[in-house]
Amino acid sequence: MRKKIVAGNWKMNLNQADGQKLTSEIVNMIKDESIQDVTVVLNPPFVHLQGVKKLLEGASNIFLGAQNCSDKASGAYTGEISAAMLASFGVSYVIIGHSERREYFGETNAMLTEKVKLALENGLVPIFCCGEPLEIREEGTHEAYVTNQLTESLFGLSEEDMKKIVIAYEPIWAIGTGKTASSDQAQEMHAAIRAHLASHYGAEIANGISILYGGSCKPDNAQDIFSKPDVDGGLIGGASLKSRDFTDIVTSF
Ligand code: 3PY
Repeated sequence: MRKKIVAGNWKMNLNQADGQKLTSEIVNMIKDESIQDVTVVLNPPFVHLQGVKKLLEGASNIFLGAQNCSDKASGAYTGEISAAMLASFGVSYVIIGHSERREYFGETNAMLTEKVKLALENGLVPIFCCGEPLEIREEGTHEAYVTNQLTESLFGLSEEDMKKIVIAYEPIWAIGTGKTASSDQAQEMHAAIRAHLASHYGAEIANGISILYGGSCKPDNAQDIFSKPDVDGGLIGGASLKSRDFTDIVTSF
């Protein structure tokens, strides 16, 4: 059985009080809902980590995540945050290679390999993001584009390490645009990603890896998307900033 995961990506939003309020509301709502076997992850900005961690004490199925980590282990890299620091603050998951990091901060497949390695070495679960821009989708080469991202960043990993990875497929044309991939488009890419993982690591490992969908996932489309056989949950942007919407997505399986 693959893990079902819903991870909220707050991006660069919310001041301290609003982050605390959102977290408390989510903790309380999730306590009241029956979420069975769903793992929930909150990925606030770095400055919120300690405060959110405190509020998550006692919420056994809600985990702390970060949105990024450095591709360097430590040292004179002003402004960077290392995977080891995140681990020491009780972080369990880290988003790596979100399209906004790739596009606005020049993160390459090679840099992401380093980030994934450091995350794993420090006991963090990488949520590795992949996805194609609109022009690639329109050209019809999206499958090759996405599988190449996986090959270049992940296929140096050992089988043991690969088993620890979570993948998030986020078509860039569906991020922050209000457009969502149809559930069939999501399933098609998730199946292609899983087949690509199987071609290198074998079916058993590929079948154990959770693949999340991201890109304008909302309460009104989550159930349809999550019903697809290769979709194991979601990486949620805007809707993770509203406690009711986020909780409704968590209960959409
Ligand atoms: C979105 O849904 O907008 C995201 O980018 C989630 O990471």
